[in-house]
Amino acid sequence: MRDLDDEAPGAAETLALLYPHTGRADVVGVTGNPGAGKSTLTDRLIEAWRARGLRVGVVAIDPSSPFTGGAILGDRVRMQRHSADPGVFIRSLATRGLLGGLSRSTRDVVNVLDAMGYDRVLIETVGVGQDEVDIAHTAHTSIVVVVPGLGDGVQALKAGLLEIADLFVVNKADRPDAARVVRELEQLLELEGGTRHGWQVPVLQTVATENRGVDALVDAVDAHVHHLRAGPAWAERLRARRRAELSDRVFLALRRRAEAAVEGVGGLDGLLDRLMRGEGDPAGIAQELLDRL
Ligand SMILES: Nc1nc2c(ncn2[C@@H]2O[C@H](COP(=O)(O)OP(=O)(O)OP(=O)(O)O)[C@@H](O)[C@H]2O)c(=O)[nH]1
Ligand SMILES: [Mg+2]
Repeated sequence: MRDLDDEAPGAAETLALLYPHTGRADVVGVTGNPGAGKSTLTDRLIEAWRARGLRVGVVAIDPSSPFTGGAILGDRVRMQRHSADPGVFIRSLATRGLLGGLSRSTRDVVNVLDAMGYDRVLIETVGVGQDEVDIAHTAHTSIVVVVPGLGDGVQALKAGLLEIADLFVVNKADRPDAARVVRELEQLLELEGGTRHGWQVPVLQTVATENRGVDALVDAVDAHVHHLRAGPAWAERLRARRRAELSDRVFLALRRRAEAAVEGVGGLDGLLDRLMRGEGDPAGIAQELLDRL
């Protein structure tokens, strides 16, 4: 698995072999502000799914630098209790150093887990970067976790998060104000019509630390998947995911070919020297390279 996100030699072949076996798992995204309780909730979801006899894969996207590793360590320790369970696979992906390859790496890992026969693949992301919102968007079911006490309430929610939510979870419902956040979210959903693909976006409450509301959440995820599978939405989402995979790969391959071509003629500086000598113009030089690809 490590080799795949490092794009080691052989990774492409491995992914090609696995590819026909993908597309079966229910992919669930869990997104929300830092500290909203995503990992605690994930840990509870693993437990609940395992109790239902399902195999669970988890991809946790760590936005943190090694210098603020405390929270991550906490996550690891918490989820570590599942590590002896062969029905659970947990993989962390560091966002650092991936340079835009995050969506690709995540999709690769999801595909591997999917091909390995995990019934549920959960992706935990902090919904701060566009990349991460995109990742959640490629899940079949996106859970957006909100907590009471955000100050300006649901206004503080990133607009992108509202759009992707198939389910809202107000976690830390043991705190005051939870009911108000639920109401605000419901009003917001009502304003925008409240349904997507004919699906009424529910607003659930959980206390992840006490395992409260988790069974209802599992049921709601199941209901959503059932709803998707019963209509055209399932195929549409799979198509959207495949489209992103394809476009990433096609343009990455072309970019690499292009970079090699530029290297082959002495690099960008070599071309620049020609330009500075008055031999041609930028568009003409680009066209010359294109003709050689
Ligand atoms: N009171 C209360 N605390 C909770 C609840 N759920 C989680 N917490 C606590 O909130 C803190 C953050 O929980 P995490 O699960 O690490 O949150 P996270 O969203 O994964 O955080 P990052 O991955 O760092 O963004 C921890 O101290 C949890 O114990 C809850 O329902 N109620
Ligand atoms: Mg976490």
